[in-house]
Amino acid sequence: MKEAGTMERLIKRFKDRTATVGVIGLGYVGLPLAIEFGKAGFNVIGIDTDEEKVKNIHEGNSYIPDVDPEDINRLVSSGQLNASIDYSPLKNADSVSICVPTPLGKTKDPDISYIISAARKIADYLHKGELIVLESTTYPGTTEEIILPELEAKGFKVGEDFFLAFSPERVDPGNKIYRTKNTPKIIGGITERCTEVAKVLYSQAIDTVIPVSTTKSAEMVKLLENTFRAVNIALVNEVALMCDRLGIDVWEVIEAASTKPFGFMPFLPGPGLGGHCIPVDPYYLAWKLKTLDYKARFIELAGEINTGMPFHIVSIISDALNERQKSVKGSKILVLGVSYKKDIGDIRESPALDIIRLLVKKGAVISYNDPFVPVLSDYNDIKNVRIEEKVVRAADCILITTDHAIYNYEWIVEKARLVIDTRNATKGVKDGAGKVIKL
Ligand code: SAJ
Repeated sequence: MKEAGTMERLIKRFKDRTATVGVIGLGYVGLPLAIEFGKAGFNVIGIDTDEEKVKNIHEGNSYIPDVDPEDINRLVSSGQLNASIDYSPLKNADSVSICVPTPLGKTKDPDISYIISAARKIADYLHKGELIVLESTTYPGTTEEIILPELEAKGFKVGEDFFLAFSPERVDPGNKIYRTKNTPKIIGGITERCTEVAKVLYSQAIDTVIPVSTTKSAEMVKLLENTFRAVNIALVNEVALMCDRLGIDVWEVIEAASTKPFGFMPFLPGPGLGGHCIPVDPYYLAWKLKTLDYKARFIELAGEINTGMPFHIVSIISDALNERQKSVKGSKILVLGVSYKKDIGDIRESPALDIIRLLVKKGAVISYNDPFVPVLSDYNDIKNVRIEEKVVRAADCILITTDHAIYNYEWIVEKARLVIDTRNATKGVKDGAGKVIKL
């Protein structure tokens, strides 16, 4: 009988769980993925350059709200999950999933330095019969043009000696329904055999795995998903600007449009676009197309509108204070919610921070409250204050930038002098005195 080849041996190790799975980058994508591979029965090597993360994992602490510390504890105590800051354990890995950040540089150009660094370190330990999967969101072509050469430089042949694929992460932080295991996973390999090998591994831990023809296609799927969101959020933000000029309640319009049972999908206007994905990912696509002499006009326009929203909110505040014979300068403004979206504590790219920066520049006296964000490291003099009656009454303006469910909006409107609501959080709250001004 013909001896099983490299591919067959690797697939067998995935199916009988004797494979060791590596995950590089133990953040909001990598840690949940490592846990799912562990729960599926694999030995998992987690690698992160942040010693704090590694220490927390060994101590069974979860620094990712969506990850249960109990899961970490169980896998670490059973010896199934090991975290390390160096890459040497990869010499025993049968697969490595790369979940490192892909930020933008200062000039909105992609910064794939974390991907390159991970690829080089993986290449140092690359051996026959290994699967490498890139999960970090990036421009179409990264896997093929950047990672593949690093690996083939070691003399191995892709699709024969090792297997390389792209599989976009689809983590929605705070989503209680869709988690890593039950969110369908797209996978595209450099070769068909690469796609097949990656599909077998991920199918052991994730309920639905969907193959596509190439790594570039898989990279583009993710960028379509996030560009779709950025452009549609920009559209409703522009509709909000239009309704403002038309004297129409944009929230009522969107709510009514949402009754259309087909052909419409509601997005909501807001103070701007936050998070580490939606404001960032579309620019990876725009940058790549620029190198191909194509201008991604929707992405550029959406960026303009979304980044313009904080300025619009500040003009609403300034007009509202002006109506009350007050200037922004010297006004006490209490900001409710500073994270980039409700009921989570992540402040990356949060529009609330842009608005605070603009108001501080105008001389406003800012305080904030956010139960999920204990301190604002960039603003030591801006304190996280308790929401007490005297604090609310003393504020010249209460600004709702993040509509955390925990707030009692009825009580806030009752006690406040002026409320600027950028999230329709006060929907249905009685406002007899005309204190609430909505986006
Ligand atoms: N936002 C609006 N209006 C909307 C929806 C969102 O202003 O109608 C704002 C939010 O307040 C937030 C930003 O846009 O500041 C991004 O919101 P988001 O809901 O897209 O949340 P993210 O960035 O945490 O997660 C998204 C995922 N979210 C959803 O699919 C609901 C998903 O697009 C990606 O899996 C994920 O980014 C990612 O990691 O790419």
